[in-house]
Amino acid sequence: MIACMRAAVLYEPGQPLRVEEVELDAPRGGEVRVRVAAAGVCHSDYHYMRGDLVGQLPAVLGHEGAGVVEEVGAGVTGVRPGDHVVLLWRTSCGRCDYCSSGRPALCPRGLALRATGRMPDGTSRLRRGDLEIRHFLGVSCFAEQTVCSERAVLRIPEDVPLAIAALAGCSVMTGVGAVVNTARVEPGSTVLVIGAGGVGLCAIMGAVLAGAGRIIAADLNPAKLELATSFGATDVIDASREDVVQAARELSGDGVHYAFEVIGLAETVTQAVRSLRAGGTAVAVGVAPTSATAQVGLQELVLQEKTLKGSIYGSTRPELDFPRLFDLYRRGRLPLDRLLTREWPLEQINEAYEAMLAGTVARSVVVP
Ligand code: CXF
Ligand code: ZN
Repeated sequence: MIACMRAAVLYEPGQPLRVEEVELDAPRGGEVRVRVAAAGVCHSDYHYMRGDLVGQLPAVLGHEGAGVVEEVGAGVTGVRPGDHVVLLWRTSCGRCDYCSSGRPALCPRGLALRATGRMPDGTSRLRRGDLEIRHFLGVSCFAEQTVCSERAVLRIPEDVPLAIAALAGCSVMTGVGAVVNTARVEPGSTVLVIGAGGVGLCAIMGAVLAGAGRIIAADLNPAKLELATSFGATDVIDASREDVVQAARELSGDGVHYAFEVIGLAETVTQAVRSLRAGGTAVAVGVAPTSATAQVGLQELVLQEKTLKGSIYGSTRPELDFPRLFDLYRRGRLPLDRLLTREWPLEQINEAYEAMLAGTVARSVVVP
């Protein structure tokens, strides 16, 4: 059956999202239809709206979501109607080298969905009359409903609020995972987080979970630094007034063990590396425009054995990590209720992005 639904469509970079009626085809084999309960307002969608990242358009954006399965296509065995699910914006095949070695976020299946904006079978379930509309990262959850691969949904416990589950689907997994999976921060180590937006706050929560001794947050916005402190930062650097590298080195004595760059700027990646002590690891988490390159001192890299690595989707292995995140949330050890600062109706999606840019919300969700 074909459903008509409201969805937020990006037609061209630089234009606001258009909330309008689109048609959604029934799930085919291996696919599911999910009623979206909440969809997070993540900076990555904004990169596509601005054209910093380029995707197939027009597309229904939204990739940080959760909802309830309404219909399953032939052969789907992992979930059934009524199941609560988190949406995974990086689908994986479960069989390739990357998947087999515990790195499903690097699976070519996910890359292909991002590049084509279509389902794994190469077609789209979204359209407006004769116009094909693309899927975004295989998820497209700025909509009342979505059809996605069964590999893009993971069943979650029903007592977890779906808005919280939505945040877990991108920002929480990305930030916490960068700290505990990608970097494997040890108890007692010193951590610097550059950028205290939604994902930066999640990296801070991850550092608290990992038992970091000192957690230093750097940002230009004093309001974000206050939030950072409330999430567990022990020290803050006001980057509008202080030199981040110098301040981090002073606070930590000899440089930090781990530095996380959660903005996506060349300059702050360089700062992250320069803030490290010898043997330290800098992790680039922020998504940068396609052409961005960062400068790294090769001597400091070699002579001080520094490491610079990237982290996508918190290097997650979803089946392992999401149940753990939800368990920690339930036990009060991941204060995600405080991360979720606002809910918006789908019609106000563009206002939600303005609020994100103004930094007046930690993380917000759209409730279609
Ligand atoms: C991004 C990473 C780059 C592609 C789009 C999604 N991650 C999360 O927001
Ligand atoms: Zn995201």
